[in-house]
Amino acid sequence: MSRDAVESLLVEKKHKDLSYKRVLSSMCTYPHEIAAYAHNMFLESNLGDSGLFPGTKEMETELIRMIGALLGRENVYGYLSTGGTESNIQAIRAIRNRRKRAGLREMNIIVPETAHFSFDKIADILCVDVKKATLDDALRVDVNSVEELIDANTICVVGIAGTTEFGQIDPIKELSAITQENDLFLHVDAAFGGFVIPFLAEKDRYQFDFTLDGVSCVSVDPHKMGMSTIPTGCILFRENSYLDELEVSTPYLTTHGQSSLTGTRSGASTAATFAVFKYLGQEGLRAIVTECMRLTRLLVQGAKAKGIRPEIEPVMNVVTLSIDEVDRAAVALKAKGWEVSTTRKPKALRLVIMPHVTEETVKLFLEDLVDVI
Ligand code: 0PR
Repeated sequence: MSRDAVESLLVEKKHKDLSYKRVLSSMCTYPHEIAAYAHNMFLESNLGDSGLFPGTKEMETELIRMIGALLGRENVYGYLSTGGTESNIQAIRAIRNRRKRAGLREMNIIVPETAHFSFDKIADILCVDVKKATLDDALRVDVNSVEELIDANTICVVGIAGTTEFGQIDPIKELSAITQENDLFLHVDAAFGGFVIPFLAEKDRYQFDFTLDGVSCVSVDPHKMGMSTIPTGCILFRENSYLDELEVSTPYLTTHGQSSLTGTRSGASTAATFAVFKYLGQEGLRAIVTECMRLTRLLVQGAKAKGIRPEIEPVMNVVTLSIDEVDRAAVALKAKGWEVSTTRKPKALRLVIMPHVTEETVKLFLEDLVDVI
């Protein structure tokens, strides 16, 4: 095909994709302009053979410290992954390998009922039993349920800081105390919340990161609220030795070992995330979260004024509304051009107020919601 023909084919396909404008179901958004710029500049960079790209590697090393500092500890060890799924797999793989070396054969981990479906993949790939702890009334994990599930084969407890469906934060401080008492690994899945909670006005209410001694590992995704390009996740361990548990030898590369799950690994994502952090800084990211939270409150107030109750008072920029016949409402909203999703249990309409959502969008959505109901 000619260049022109390929270009017009691309335009045609692009037109079929939705713009994020009326998407209220996604945890992704438009990357920041500087992220797109940096991504484009480092397209060919491969951190899977980082000796060829020492400049990109420097950015990754600095980012690990910057993200670590945001999450309570500059001195952490990790790498930029492809997203929350890879980070969750690697967290569990690290502790599984350690306990396997110590001779444990049958292993289990405890996750909240609200855990992301990546833990179903983990059960399959890593051959660990994934036990699900029940929730309290506010849809946080019930710490008593976690304690009851712990047995001699338990290797890890997972807490979620920003649940996928409800945007709720598990009581990580209590989980930290339990895991310290029982000498267990505590992984905090902050894929969504890691770049939200540090910027909330009430952040002191939600200790969730390395400031808690029991937290062994945190996952956070720059491609969600970090304004970076897809694919970018980040996994951070308190101790370097967990990266050793993941390492395989790569004798013929410029580096002699690799702890990441993928081999070839985008340096462009790292450059994009680095650029966002340098350009926006914590203050810029805070401004984005503050605006998302303002619109979240606006949406909830507007819904309440029409007699629609939120399933929980939103903790972060995820709104769940209790609506009768919610599936029918979701279909009707889609017919009006809105992309919304629903939760499983309790069943509710789920809306994620990402940085692409504007005040105008919230107002238009509320009008259509009232119409539909
Ligand atoms: N952990 C949590 C708490 C998550 O919410 C997610 C994804 C993951 C892990 C896995 O992250 P990756 O998808 O980066 O591997 N949460 C969103 C979800 O499953 C991801 C998403 C984003 C889905 C945009 C749809 C979409 O349009 O709902």
